[in-house]
Amino acid sequence: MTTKWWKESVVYQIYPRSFQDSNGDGIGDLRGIISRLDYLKELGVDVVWLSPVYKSPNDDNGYDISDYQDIMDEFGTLADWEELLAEMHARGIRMVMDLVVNHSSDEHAWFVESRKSKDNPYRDFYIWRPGKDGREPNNWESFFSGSAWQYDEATDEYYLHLFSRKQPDLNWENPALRNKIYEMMRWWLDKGIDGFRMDVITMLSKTPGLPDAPVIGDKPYHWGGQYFIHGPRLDEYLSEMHREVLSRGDILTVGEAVMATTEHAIDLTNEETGHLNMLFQFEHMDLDRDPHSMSAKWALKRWDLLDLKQVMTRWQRNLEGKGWNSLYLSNHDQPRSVSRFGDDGYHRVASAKLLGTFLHMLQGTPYIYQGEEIGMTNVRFPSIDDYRDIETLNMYREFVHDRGIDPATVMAGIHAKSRDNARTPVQWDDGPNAGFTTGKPWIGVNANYPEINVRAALVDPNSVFHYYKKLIRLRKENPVIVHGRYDLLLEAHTEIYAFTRTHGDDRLLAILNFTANQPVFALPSGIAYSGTELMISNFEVDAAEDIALLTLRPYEARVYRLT
Ligand code: ISL
Ligand code: CA
Repeated sequence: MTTKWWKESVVYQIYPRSFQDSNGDGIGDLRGIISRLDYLKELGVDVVWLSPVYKSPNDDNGYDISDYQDIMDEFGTLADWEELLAEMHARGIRMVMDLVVNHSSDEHAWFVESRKSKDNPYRDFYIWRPGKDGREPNNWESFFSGSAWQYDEATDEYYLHLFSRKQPDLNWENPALRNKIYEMMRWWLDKGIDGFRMDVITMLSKTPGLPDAPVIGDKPYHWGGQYFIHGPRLDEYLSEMHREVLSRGDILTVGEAVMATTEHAIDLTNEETGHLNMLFQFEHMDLDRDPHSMSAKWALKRWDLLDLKQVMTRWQRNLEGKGWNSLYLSNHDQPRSVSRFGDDGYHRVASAKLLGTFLHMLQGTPYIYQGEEIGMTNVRFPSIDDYRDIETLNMYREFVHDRGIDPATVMAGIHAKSRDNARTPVQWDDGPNAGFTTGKPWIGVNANYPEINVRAALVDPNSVFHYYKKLIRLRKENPVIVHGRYDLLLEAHTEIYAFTRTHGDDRLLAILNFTANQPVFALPSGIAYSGTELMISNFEVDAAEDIALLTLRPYEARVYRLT
């Protein structure tokens, strides 16, 4: 076990477009973030991860970058950004920037050049191929529906785009491109940032020849992940990036790693030989979908507590002493955690606290997504016209118009899974537009803001906010929460998730009821203790109660120190 600031930190993710508007145009911005820094200080987080703020035509809300070294007009200026960084540092909060280098925008100067001619010096910054028999070079499906290739008339070739057609994939095989990226990363580090969250970083290396994906079903395009995730040269690229950039500073690096296994994570995050500090793995995000196809994200399946235990336990155990976990239950791509894994109706407050306890009591670095700390919920907009996310809109068009699926079925999928669930504005108070903007918000505010908002949470000592604040404080006071070994208890229990954390002589016991029922917790006989000290709980608890046998209330969470 080694001590590192990024292990002991709690990270808070800001999706700037939806955080706070400062000038009434309905779009969150940098000055809006500056105005809310005291709130983050009050919560106690150590690091902010900023989703992309670079110049962008916003086809995918900033994940399509047209200039890596400037700020999006809607968000402000580089001077505003400098001020934001200084104001964060003045409060002891570090800043992690989003690094999106699998692709750029098609409006990036490199791509504008690249598409001009086959002998343009920037041609090989992107992945161009001639068509095959009058069709795309291969059968890969884009993450955002349709083919992953776009035909370009100017040179009669296709370019690869794993995401939208306005997000052409960069060609990492080209050393000139790689050097440009490293230069850009060093430029940001020189400005004083504290790390990078690396967008789809495990997709940089594509299998040579770009083979066709296996054909499943009668769709025109198919999931080619095996040919671009953890590709043959990924390790080489990341090792080079580490040497050229990352090793120069004491920074936090977290790689977004769709389909990663614990073996990948051990390789990539090993403290001596790895290139990154931690990964965002997706196994727990995939528990309520069909794992065999991409579009099956929309095919709803109820998640199961035994699966959640199995997945999280494997990540906790396998990385123990070898790598480092990141911990998250939501982000800007996922539905709200309380709606997905808890109960966003009657038990909203209790279940949001239960999920917070779970997140913060595991081994790893916790990531809180904006609004999670007040228990914000999914949204149910009535019409597809209320949605803004390109993934959702493209999927709707394909499912309803091309495949003829019943719109009501498709809307049910959107209500459960759309990324816009996470992108409605942060609910600051019960005033107009929840205090997010004085203008017309770019996406609707969740109708429950009069009840669920920051102002109400701050004045209520029993709010989710104050509970999160306590969880964050406990981590700082108790090294066992950061470093302790995790051991699962009651493996087969279908309602209670219980585990211990052990660090030297220090031992914690977490008891989590993931249901609205009242199951009985019986302490396994192997756990010896002479006394208990209650560290946190989401209900009133008689501190003298014997933990050998407990009847739990709906979504009850308790953490004890065993003495
Ligand atoms: O959001 C997803 C499923 O609905 C994921 O498949 C997501 O597309 C994947 O995790 C990659 O996400 C990242 O890269 C995308 C961007 O749209 C996401 O917002 C970003 O987090 C392309 O840059
Ligand atoms: Ca604004």
